[in-house]
Amino acid sequence: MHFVEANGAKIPAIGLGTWELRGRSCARLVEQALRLGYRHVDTAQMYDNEREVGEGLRASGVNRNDVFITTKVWTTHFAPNDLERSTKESLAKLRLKEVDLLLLHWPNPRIPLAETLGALARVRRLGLARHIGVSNFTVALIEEAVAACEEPLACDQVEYHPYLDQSKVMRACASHGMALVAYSPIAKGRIRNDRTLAGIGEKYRKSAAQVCLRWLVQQNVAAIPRTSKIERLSENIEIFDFELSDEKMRRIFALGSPKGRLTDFGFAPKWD
Ligand code: 1BO
Repeated sequence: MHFVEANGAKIPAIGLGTWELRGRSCARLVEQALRLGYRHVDTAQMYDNEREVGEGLRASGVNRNDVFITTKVWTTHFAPNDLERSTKESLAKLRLKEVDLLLLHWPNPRIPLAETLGALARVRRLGLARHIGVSNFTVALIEEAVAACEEPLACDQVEYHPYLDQSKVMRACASHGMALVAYSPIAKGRIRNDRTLAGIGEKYRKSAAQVCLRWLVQQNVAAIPRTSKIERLSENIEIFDFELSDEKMRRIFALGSPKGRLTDFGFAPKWD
């Protein structure tokens, strides 16, 4: 397994994203992924599947300490006391004493960021989270968060794939020693039919999705592809036996634009 190191955190470069996975199929997928060699699972309070992620972890038989578990606090729980209570609820559902990484799921302009970060840092000091970070933060918000937080932030988890230029956020993360963790790394499946990536993959006998994930990890980005298909699990993790040249990396970068975003909501910040 390859790792992305960031402010003391060692994040396995490929993890299983669980957004929109629910119930038994979520637990089964987590169990199977861990049996296949995954060591990183990403969930969130808002996904309503923390219980099943915990079940899958226990069913896999893999030692808890060998698995990197991320969860996220939803924005309505950002007032300091709420954040701590909500983290304890997540841990109770997961049946864990601590998570490896706890993120603020989206920015919430209605609650002062410094107060929320104070609570997040405290949760870390209480031992409920080994590392803390943010998600869906823009460059300006990263700068504000880093300045206000008493504990180091390990990452910003954002949408990132070849169709979305995230160079500004990448630079901001790097300048603070933070990792960028990519959600929707294969652009919600659209990459599977991409001719450029499929063409690049032919030489290595890799699929377009594998080339895409390789492109991400070669930038020192951690990626959390979600799949509901057990057969895709192995495909998404078999990306460590080939390397893309600088020229191929550049060809993939050329597909990106600031307009390639697939996940947006009315409550989202003004993107970079
Ligand atoms: C609203 C959920 C976005 C990805 O975590």
